Amino acid sequence: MKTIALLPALLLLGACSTAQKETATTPPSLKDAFADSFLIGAALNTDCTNGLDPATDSLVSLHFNSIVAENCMKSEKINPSEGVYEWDDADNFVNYGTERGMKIIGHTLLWHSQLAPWFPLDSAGNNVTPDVMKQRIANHISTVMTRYKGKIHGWDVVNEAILEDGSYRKSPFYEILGEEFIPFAFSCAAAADPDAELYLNDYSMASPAKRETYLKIIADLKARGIRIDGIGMQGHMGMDYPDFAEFEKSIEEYGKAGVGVMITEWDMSALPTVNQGANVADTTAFNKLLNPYPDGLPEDIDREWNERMGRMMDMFMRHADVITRVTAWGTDDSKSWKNDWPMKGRTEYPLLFSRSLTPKPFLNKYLNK
Ligand code: 9MR
Repeated sequence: MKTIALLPALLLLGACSTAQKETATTPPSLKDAFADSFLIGAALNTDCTNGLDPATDSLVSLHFNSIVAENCMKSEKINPSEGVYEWDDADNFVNYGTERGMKIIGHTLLWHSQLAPWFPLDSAGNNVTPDVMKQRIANHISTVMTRYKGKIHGWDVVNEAILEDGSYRKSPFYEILGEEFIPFAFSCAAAADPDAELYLNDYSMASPAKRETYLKIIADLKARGIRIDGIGMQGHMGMDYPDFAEFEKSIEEYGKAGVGVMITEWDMSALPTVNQGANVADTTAFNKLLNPYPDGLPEDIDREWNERMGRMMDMFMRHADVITRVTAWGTDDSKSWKNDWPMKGRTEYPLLFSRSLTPKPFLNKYLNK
């Protein structure tokens, strides 16, 4: 009798533990949580894509459906001397994403920083002529894009071309070709791979002056029939920037301009903002200022950081009609460039996953919905 009466309860227990096991083996993922809204991406370093970091590989494979190359496609890496291309790391990156069915983002074709030193100079060390610069840009874009044609979802064609006051950055591209370097680069890119999306990408996108210039550039490209598919709003943030309302206005204005909007390079420093020129005479005070939380974030700062990130994510969700992708600039906190910026050796907490590879609390409401 007793045995029979217990049977349903035991069956129920059995069912529970099977369900628990299933939940334990298939934890909720970011890519499922945001599937109806936008792609969710991460920047990867070569340890992961060269097979040297299985823990990050598992995290990335579970949570992300888009990846971007943190460094290996920049010109100084991929095209270090004229006519010389180093493909190994970039090939591994592209194969990694292809094998996992991810949307792969190429970063970046033209950028003043990490620009291969030979690119703008002649043999005497002077800037090349406009014709030679055009030839070099055309060759670089066509060679790199052709190699990955059909495999790359979108390219950051031009990175960080405009300053916060809305003027053009005086990069070698600008110095040699003037404003025309942007339309020229987009024309080359469109010719090289008609199916890859083409983007402008920049930081400080909450700046109204910068926004105005980018809106003009987008309108100009469109008026001239030159394809531009999206604008990448880099999301390098801190506890006191950006201005959320201005950031949101930029999302709205770019959306109205008829291009896709991507939140790229998302991370939020949890440390006090320090400018690079900070000069504190006393070493202990200096360390305390620059690296205040080497052993973990205080609870109140952690809470505030999560609250700010949550507000941002809610903003992105409000604009999911124009936002096509949200990409974090790294995977877990230990992998962030911000640990070394503005100087080496800071312990930072800017990414979506902690050093123990757990999702940050602000993501729970999406993961457990
Ligand atoms: O995260 C990248 C870091 O590893 C490199 O040392 C650095 C070199 O400038 O570039 C970092 O990524 C940058 C990105 O390519 C463009 N926007 C700013 C990013 C952070 O500096």
